[in-house]
Amino acid sequence: MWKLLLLVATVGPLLAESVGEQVFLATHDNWHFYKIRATGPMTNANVRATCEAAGMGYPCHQSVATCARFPCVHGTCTDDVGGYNCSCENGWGGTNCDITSFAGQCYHFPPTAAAHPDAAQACQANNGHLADVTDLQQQSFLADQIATSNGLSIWLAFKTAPPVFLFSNGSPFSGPLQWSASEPAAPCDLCVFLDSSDSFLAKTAPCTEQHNYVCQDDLKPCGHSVCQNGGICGACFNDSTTYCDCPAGFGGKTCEIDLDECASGPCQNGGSCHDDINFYNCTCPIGYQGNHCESDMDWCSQVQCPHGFVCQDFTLYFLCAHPSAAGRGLPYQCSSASCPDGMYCTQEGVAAFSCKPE
Ligand SMILES: [Ca+2]
Ligand SMILES: [Ca+2]
Repeated sequence: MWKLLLLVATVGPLLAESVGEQVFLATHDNWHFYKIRATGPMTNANVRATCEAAGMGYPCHQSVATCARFPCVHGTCTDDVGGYNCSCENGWGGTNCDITSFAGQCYHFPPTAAAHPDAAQACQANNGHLADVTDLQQQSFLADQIATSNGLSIWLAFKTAPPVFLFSNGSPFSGPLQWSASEPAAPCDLCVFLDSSDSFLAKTAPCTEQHNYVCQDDLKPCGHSVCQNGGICGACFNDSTTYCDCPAGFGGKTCEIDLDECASGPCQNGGSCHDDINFYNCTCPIGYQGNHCESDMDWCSQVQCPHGFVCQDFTLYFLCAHPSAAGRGLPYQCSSASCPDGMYCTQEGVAAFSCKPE
């Protein structure tokens, strides 16, 4: 297989204007193989140099990132032809679902450790900077995010000021002094990190130590909004990540979801719920009323019994009865006119009748 690919990688017309052009060939054993156009003699050494210049192994190949390495920090991973795809949890973005926002700022939690200067450079390369903690809410936010992901210590942006030196009598050094090229010595150069072994409290360490780190960037208005239904679009880290601040009643990554306000089952006593935009209403079964069908309706406050009969309320119907015991001896024949529209009457003894919904 490799010999065949090596051959493919070395043949083909060499067009000066397409030098460096990469053409995907095949995937084999979790490696992607490429054909890369090159100039010069087609020796193994030249092919190797061409591959390495493209950041690949020889012959031109690179490992395939797959879900097997759990790349999606706050999301679900799906393998696909080119590698993998992360579907991020709400509030997380970026290729690996490792970017989130808080109080108008974006935070990227790369999965790697680095010395402080390298970490600072890596953040700058993505248009950000190492996290500057300016208040306790922000420190608490960062601590919570790390605790729920890899739980490792992280570099912040802070470094100690150049160290203070003392004369032998304890007074602070002052005056000019020529330093050797590598002095003041590096160990005096301290950087600040949030310590995973101490509840993510701030601590100093030599800047050369390897720690994970957090990059920060301002959440800026998107050049081109991806948000639907009036969501406000914010972007950070070179527009690599976008967030939608959704209006009430909408959710999803781009506010594409009309949230189901009926999901919590707000209607009582068998009422049926109708979802609307940031709103719902309940249609109540007969005998119940209220915004949530929470009240047993008082029929007698809405109807009047004929002929001076007295109304008695029940859940599903009402009863009309002659007010005096003597009157109950009088036969009374109810008719369709005895009940409101939509109800039918039933004789209940000689001087009473009920009205029930049809
Ligand atoms: Ca809704
Ligand atoms: Ca009732």
